[in-house]
Amino acid sequence: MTDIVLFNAGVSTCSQRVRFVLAEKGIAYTDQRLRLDQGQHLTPDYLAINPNGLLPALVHDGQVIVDSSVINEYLEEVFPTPRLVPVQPVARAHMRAWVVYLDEVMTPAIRYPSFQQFFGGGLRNMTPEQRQAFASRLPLRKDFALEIGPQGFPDEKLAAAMARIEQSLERMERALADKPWMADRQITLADIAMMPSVVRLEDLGMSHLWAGRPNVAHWYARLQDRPAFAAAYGPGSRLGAGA
Ligand SMILES: N[C@@H](CCC(=O)N[C@@H](CS)C(=O)NCC(=O)O)C(=O)O
Repeated sequence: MTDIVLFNAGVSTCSQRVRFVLAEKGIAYTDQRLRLDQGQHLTPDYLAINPNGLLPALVHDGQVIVDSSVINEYLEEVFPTPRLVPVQPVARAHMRAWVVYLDEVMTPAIRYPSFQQFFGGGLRNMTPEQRQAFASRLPLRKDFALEIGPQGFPDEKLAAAMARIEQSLERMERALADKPWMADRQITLADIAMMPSVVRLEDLGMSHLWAGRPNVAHWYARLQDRPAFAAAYGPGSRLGAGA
């Protein structure tokens, strides 16, 4: 009998990736929710688990695993069925290249419209001193917190983020031209890494971004048909247009 605890938040896109994998694999776990808006991820107790001060973190039989992509690979190794990693080494490499690309390009880009529309309110209303004090508590995201001003992010930051989002969707559209999933004939961790960004774009009212990208639209419909999707996106997981 294993003991698994997932420290996560409903609206945390990285948490959604892990909740989806846990549901696909039918793994029982303790769903330990933290409130990001109350800074529960920055308490000494949580920082002792994840010094990055970020969600999610998985604790398996007392061992801590952090970072959603690493957690999902770990879950695949420990609970290999059903498979979420391709059998063929080439497809496996393609899957990993997708995950690295998404972690580097799409996931950081989506933070800009997300904070602009949903999460940045508190930061915008702070005085410069308050913003500095808040940012100084963030182990990894100080610079990002300081980029937002009373009017939100500068236009050029938002435009650069949207360009990266468009690039990711365009690459995805091409990857899906000859197969139903991004890296293989079956769903893999690449699709699961992309999933929360597409969901968040829908919540941001930006589903027009795949109006001219039918492969992305069909992929999203297939993803939403899976029971794991409903499990990963329970109450308190969606925002704005999707809530
Ligand atoms: N690379 C990490 C990133 C985790 C991350 O950015 N988590 C966000 C929620 S999706 C968070 O905890 N943000 C809190 C903050 O920025 O203070 C992962 O994939 O797990």
